[in-house]
Amino acid sequence: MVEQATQQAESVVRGRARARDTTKAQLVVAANRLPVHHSPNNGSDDWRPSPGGLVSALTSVLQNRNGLWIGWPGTTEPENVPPSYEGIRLKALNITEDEYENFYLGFSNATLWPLYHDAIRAPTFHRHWWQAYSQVNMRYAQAVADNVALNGTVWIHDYQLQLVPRMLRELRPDVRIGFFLHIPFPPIELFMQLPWRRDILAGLLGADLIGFQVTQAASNFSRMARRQSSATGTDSLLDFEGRSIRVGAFPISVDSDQIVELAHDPAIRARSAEIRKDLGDPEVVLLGVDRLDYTKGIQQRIKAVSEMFQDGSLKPGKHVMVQVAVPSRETDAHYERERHNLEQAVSEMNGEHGQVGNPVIHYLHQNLPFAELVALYLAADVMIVTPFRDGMNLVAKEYVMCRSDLTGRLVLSEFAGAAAELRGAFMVNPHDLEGVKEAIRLAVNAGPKEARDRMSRMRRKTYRRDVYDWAESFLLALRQTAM
Ligand code: GDG
Repeated sequence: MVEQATQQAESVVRGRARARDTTKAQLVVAANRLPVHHSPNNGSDDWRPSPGGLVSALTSVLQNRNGLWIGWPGTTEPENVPPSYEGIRLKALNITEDEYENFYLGFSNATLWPLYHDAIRAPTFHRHWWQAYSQVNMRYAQAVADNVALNGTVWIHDYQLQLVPRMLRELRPDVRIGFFLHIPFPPIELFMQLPWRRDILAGLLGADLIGFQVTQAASNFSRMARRQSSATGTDSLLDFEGRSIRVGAFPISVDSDQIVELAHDPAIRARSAEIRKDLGDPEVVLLGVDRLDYTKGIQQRIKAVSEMFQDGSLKPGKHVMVQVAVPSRETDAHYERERHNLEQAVSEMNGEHGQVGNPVIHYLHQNLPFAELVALYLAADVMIVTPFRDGMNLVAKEYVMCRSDLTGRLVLSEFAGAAAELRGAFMVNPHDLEGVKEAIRLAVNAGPKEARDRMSRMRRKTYRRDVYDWAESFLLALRQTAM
């Protein structure tokens, strides 16, 4: 009886959906942000594409499939979001000031972000943050359910939306659901701290395919699911409530062709030469580029470089460091403290080792145009990427893609997802200060043959597996899931 009623209800839902199908999207991307952002210009509305390979790759897959992108426009003021961008439809999901505080700054950035990054800072747990998180996730699920075609495909992104897969499945059992987590998935001992761990697991298990950056994260998740839910199976295939769920690693990457092209642009190469000149034509330029985030290990790296100037393994005038720290989450107290401590470390380093007109470290707390970033990558002999934990780290891959001259050296944390692929890097444990110094010393002094061998290994791997390949392989795996 119940079964019959359910079947009837489902057929009504399908019938309705079919009748409306022409306005519905075959493929929907749901993400925290839309692919465009608002930049006020002389009082008029100006929307610009958000930078980055992810937007280009997802736009290209959406363009071919009558696609729709649902996300937050980045402001709590109601704005006139354009209805489409590059041939894909956009749907703004507005959030209130309160939701911004509790869902975004609170649960997403002060509970999940630190918890999923090895609890480098203590995660904060508040019930009202969780309520806001559930509420916003439900709004996303409803918006997707209203806009996806019958038997369509939905790709949900990242830690802000982990409840959406299950909520959406309840509203629209006909659609195929993929979820990709851009940040790490923590080990069991840490995830167990989360008071709502079962809800998050059940939320994710609503998907047909759950993708992570690396196999370690995928196996952390599957082990956790087997332990804290009724899921059974292996690390790559789970059975849950009568459905099969595929779990796997899909390492994200960069737009290799675009970066290679920019790196050969004569204007950018000229700018790169100018940067080296402005730095005083040192023998070796060391570079760090990060969002200013406590997970990125920026202070640790500066401490290592500073001690190297102290012990004479680096020499003012001969060696110079540039650190770009892109402003991020500035209203959070942890980030404010991080910035304060970082700026103090920079000024101490220059105070102790710099000379008039010749600082040993140049620090930029700015969001630079991507072309300027490429010029910096070209100007840098040694790139230092030392996060304590990072889902992937695209900066490392961007640097590698810029260095077709095969002279650049990469110092890379073992705890960045990128370490699984960029085996030609000088690997470090960022908690081991002496180890970081040693790796920087080896990178600075590496001979041309060693540098060439290491860089060509890394380029071969990164070039082929670009961000387009990543998006296509995820969607292919999603199509192959059993329904
Ligand atoms: C999350 C995960 C994962 C940086 N400075 C500027 C600028 N950038 C761009 C870089 C790069 C991006 O920002 C940073 O990406 P990361 O991967 O390094 O780090 P998160 O922001 O933490 O990203 C991470 C990623 O998601 C993707 O899945 O790899 O692990 O934490 O592309 O180029 N871009 C411009 N100006 C800057 O000053 N235009």
